Amino acid sequence: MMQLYWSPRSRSFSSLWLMEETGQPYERVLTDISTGAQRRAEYLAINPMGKVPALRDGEATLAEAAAIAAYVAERYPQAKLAPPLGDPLRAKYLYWLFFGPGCIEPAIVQLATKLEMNPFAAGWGDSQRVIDVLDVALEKGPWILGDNFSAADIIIGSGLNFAVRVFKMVPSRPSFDAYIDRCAARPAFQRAEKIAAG
Ligand SMILES: N[C@@H](CCC(=O)N[C@@H](CS)C(=O)NCC(=O)O)C(=O)O
Repeated sequence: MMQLYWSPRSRSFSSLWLMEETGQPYERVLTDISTGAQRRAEYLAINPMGKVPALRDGEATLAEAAAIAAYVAERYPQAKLAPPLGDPLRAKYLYWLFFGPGCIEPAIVQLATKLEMNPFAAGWGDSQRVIDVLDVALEKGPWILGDNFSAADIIIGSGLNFAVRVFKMVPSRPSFDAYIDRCAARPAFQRAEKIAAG
């Protein structure tokens, strides 16, 4: 059984939601970051960054929420969280999965900190560009790939939910509101929310 290392009210929400979407049993290993549990030697052996979430699957261990999403989607293909190899939709799936940590995360941090970066050199350009690209991509819906819900929605939906709704770091847009509502209506999201509340 996979073991998910998580902490309440943290980025591990996306991995909780992910595991709940699979319908597979998993063990939750509470790694409370408010107590410094993420800095213990046994946890650093799993994630040397000392951050949650992390996942153990037998001898395999990994961290980084989007990598965990990609890994779990592949391990449980029956959950249909990723377009299969050879499906043209897989290109956009990978694009959005990487867009989460590569562009959305730094854009949110930039909005929260007001840190100025050269948009030509910064990999995410600038926060306004990221928000505009996301707005257009989510306009039609229901999901980032259109009709197919995927692990990319778990990464992007979790990020937007925290940035727009929970912490109000990013001003909302109608497309964001409707998308977050659709994510939040999923039973797996709701189960994850209960767990993440601690
Ligand atoms: N890039 C990581 C970020 C994980 C992260 O920043 N986790 C925070 C909680 S939201 C954490 O563990 N902070 C504790 C610490 O840095 O000591 C991911 O996407 O999984």
